[in-house]
Amino acid sequence: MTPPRPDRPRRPARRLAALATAVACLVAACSGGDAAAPEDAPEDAVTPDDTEADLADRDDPLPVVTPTPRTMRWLGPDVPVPPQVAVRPSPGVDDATLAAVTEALTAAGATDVAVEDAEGAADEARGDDRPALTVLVGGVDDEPLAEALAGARLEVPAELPAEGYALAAYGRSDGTGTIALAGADAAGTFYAAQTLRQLVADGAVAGVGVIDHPAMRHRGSVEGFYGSPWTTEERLDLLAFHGRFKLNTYVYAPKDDPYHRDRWREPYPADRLAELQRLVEAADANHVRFTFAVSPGVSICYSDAGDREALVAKLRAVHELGVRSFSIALDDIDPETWHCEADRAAYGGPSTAAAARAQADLLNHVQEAFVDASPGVEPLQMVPTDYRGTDDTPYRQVLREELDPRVEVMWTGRFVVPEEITVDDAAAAAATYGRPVFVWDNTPVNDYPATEGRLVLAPYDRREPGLSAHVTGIVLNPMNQAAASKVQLVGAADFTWNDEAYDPARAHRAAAEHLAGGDPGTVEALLAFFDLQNLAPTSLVSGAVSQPQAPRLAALLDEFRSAWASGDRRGAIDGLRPHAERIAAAPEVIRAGVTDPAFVADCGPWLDATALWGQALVTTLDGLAAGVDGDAAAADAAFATAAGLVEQASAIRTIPGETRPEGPVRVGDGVLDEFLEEARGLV
Ligand code: GDL
Repeated sequence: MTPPRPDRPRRPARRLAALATAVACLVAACSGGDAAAPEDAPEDAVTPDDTEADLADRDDPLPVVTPTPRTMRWLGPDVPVPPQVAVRPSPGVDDATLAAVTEALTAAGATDVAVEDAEGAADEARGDDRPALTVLVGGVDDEPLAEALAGARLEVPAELPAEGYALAAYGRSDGTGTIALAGADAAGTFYAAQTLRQLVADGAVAGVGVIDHPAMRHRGSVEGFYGSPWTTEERLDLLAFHGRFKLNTYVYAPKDDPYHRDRWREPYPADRLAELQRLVEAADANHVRFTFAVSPGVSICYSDAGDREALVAKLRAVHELGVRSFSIALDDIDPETWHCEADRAAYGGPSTAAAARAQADLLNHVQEAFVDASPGVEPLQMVPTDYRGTDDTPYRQVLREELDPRVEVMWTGRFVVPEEITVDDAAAAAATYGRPVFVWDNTPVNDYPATEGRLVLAPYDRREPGLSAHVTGIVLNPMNQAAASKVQLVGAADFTWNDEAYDPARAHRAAAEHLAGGDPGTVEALLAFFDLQNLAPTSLVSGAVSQPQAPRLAALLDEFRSAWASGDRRGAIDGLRPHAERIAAAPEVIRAGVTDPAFVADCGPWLDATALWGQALVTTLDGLAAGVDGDAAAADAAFATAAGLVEQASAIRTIPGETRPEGPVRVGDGVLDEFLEEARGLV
């Protein structure tokens, strides 16, 4: 989906030929030389003169691309997309990349996107008709791409980091357009195509040059919650979403998949393996690393050769499906219980340090017997039993000293669900584990009591810029509701790609634009709805929060209270009414306008409740207005209607079986309900 950018004034796309010819002739006449063609550019590429002329008069805001690119600048006017476009991929460009390019061009109005081969390029070299728009797709060092980038005067670093890309969209002096999508590797080329999707508006591609690469190596999600695991369809949808937002990691670790944890020794039955196979293929197509996790700590005998072999056999079976990344999850087990006498004999009486010794032994065995023996397998990952906090502990000391240094260790922050993660926290944790940590971020997960009746639709926030220098990556443990988790995941995609430039509000809006297919009314409705699900609990027990409930509504209610207290009662009511009406209408607008049906389905009970709470707020304002007019009977009637709506809203519950804690859904709780109560006493 390509969100339009209504805030960006678009200049009419135009051809460069006339201007370029004029400038080239002028410069050539003055200097007596061929100043129109830079040494490193093909003769018919955009010229320095074109570029300078255009840069001089192009000061409109750059397009918004999410995740935020490292560098982006105007190269010149937008490049019109004609009905017929030639796409010239280098050998080996994958189908998913070409599909993304074709989709983007089609969204821009192309009706005939011809994917050509080297012969097309040869025709062009012979001077046969050059297509009005040529899209080159491939590696940054492939000759046609390198020439096109040089023609755009885009200074691509000699060593573009892994997954990086350069993109240039520009007009040429013969009136044709060129778009170069050049990756450091296959993922980079795929990401260039994802950026292209977001540069399309009004039948043209923004005339920009982009040089980009990610800040963190691992970016994505860990399906690691308790409760109903995602379905295969939900996972496939999420994997495609990961690709679109340049998220490259999905860790498969659903606590309630019995073969992952309780019955970890048993091989997956054939139908489950077939499902996993589909996921692995979808992950590959979307350049997502599918990490298979197994969680044997509930029953394993660490020192038992049979159990070790069962664990390796489990990994091998999934390796055969094409998985090349593995994790051993040892979270949420009792480190002071042995499951066999042999472990007591091998490691002594139960203690956290003894558990760490047993785990290090097991992991070192997996490393040697499986990872080292399987070429192309990524470094092994593990979730330690002691996975939160920054203090050194006997457990960590053993891990630090005995665990193979190649094994990556996950960490959740200072707490299980930390309100913030700072650079100092991450550095302290790295010191205790003896390696940089890989963050398992529980901020969105809604599987514990404090999240009962909640969706977490707050912006992804309070993760400190600069973390990319101290962690190997971040994966979010999302909600039981897969599609609703996209709101936080867009933020995580933006943060992990470019933490230094991260703006939570911008990412929040980008998520709304994605879900709304760019429709401005739907975006506003979504942002009003997100606000009522902004409360992000942090503690499993205490009720502490990392983000407050309904900050936008709360601010408007404060304005109401001030105006009311100052005597401007009508002003108070009129000031609040537009947002009250926005809330009341939001569910209908969202249901009609959101292009992601799974998101609407996930949010169903919350949308129903929001409509009722919104109507209750509007009706309460009617009651206040009647009271101000001195019509006490009408005021009472309105307040009674509002109370009835609240009663209906409060009876709406979570979808049975969908989330672990089930209960009444909450909407702006502590803010909206309190105001309705308070309002009744005002007149
Ligand atoms: C945890 C679990 C996680 C669960 C979360 C919230 C880790 C490493 N493990 O401790 O599976 O979803 O709490 O209940 O976070």
